[in-house]
Amino acid sequence: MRILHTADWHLGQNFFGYDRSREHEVFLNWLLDRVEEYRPDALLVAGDVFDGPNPPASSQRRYYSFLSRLTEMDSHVQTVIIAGNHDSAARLEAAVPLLEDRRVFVRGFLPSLGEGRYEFSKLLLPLYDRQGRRTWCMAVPFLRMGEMDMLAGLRQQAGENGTGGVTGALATDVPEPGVCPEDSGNPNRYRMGVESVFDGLYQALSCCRQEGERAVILAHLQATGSEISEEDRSERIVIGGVESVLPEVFDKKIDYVALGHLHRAQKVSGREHVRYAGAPLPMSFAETRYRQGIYLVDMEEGKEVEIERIEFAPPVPLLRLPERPAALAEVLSCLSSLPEIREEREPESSRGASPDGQPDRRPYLEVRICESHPSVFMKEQIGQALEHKAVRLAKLVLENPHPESADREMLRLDMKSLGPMELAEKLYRKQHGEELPSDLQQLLLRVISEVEQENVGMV
Ligand SMILES: [Mn+2]
Repeated sequence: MRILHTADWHLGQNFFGYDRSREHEVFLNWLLDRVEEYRPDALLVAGDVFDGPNPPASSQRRYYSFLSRLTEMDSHVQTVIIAGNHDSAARLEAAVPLLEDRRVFVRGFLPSLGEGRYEFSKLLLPLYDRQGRRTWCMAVPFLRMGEMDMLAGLRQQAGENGTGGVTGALATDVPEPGVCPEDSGNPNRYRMGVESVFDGLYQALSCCRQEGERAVILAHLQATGSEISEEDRSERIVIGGVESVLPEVFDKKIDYVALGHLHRAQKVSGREHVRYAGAPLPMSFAETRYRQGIYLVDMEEGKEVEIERIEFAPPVPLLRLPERPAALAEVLSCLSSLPEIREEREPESSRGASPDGQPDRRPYLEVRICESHPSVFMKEQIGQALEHKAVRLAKLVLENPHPESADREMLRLDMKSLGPMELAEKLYRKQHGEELPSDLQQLLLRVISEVEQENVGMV
């Protein structure tokens, strides 16, 4: 059995106002070439196919055109796709009847039978190698907090009645009913819910798995013990250990775990066979140093599982200039050294893109400035400095040269006891080192009173 594992395509991503269609096209073409080269039995796509629940029609077309070419190219290859937290599960599953004819299996939801009971067998897919030997694929779409929280509650009740499947060690971490915060859900209950889903899946697997048959898991989740980029917006929702899953859940005679969600390719807690494929394109400037690619997994009979990384060089680099945030003058001089548009024979950049006349090939740029008194003309000056440069300005980051002590002070502020005016005054003092000017104070007062009026109106 030979598998290609990829994840987190985020098709249709709007990158600071720029369209990434061409980059995605380059990646999908590259992936088709790898399928042709390695002839896998299965392609596993571990969620976040699209960047949002309502992706642009052009990116949906790109996705279906990819699937069409893939399945035309090789009449054996089986594709399994799960929904990530960015995908709309329903939208992804809408094309199931057509796709299954082409051996493309999509799982968006955990099919519920109500009251915490699920059709686990729907998430178990038999995959076949070219000799007809079977491998089981447990396809687990992203499991949402609300549902897992409810499931954990039901399982806990059942456990108290002596019928539940939740392990004792974890059950002790669960607070009394009614104690968990109403808004964000409880991380322990999330974890318990997911574990009971996996318990159900393992039971279903043990019913159909024959002696000697391999099994893989395809899932979109955050496993504890993996590295996340603190700045990443797409991953941020789960930082702080909220929706995370213990990697022990994978330790049950599973030959390979193909994960998606974290954009940095990695093994989880030192487990060789539990991997995040990583995103094929850097999804934010926090990811500029990641190495993009996919995994090739070989599971030959009677042999150890072999895992090989196949690197992909994204066609458009992300630049952060300067390396460390600097004063405006220094930034401007740094920008002046960028290559100009349409110069003949541009040197190829290290990642194989050439900043030529085609705008969608030019690198994305994050400009990093460190100034305590930023001028209102700063943006304009940067714009001028970049006017003929073969880059696309995506993001302007402004840092304060002395934020540390002020930051710590801000952290200690009790947000609830401070009024908006006090908060604004403190923030201004922190960022500019002086008092809030009276014109701004007046303006804010007006806004506050307007908002208060509106709130009165709504009651
Ligand atoms: Mn995700």
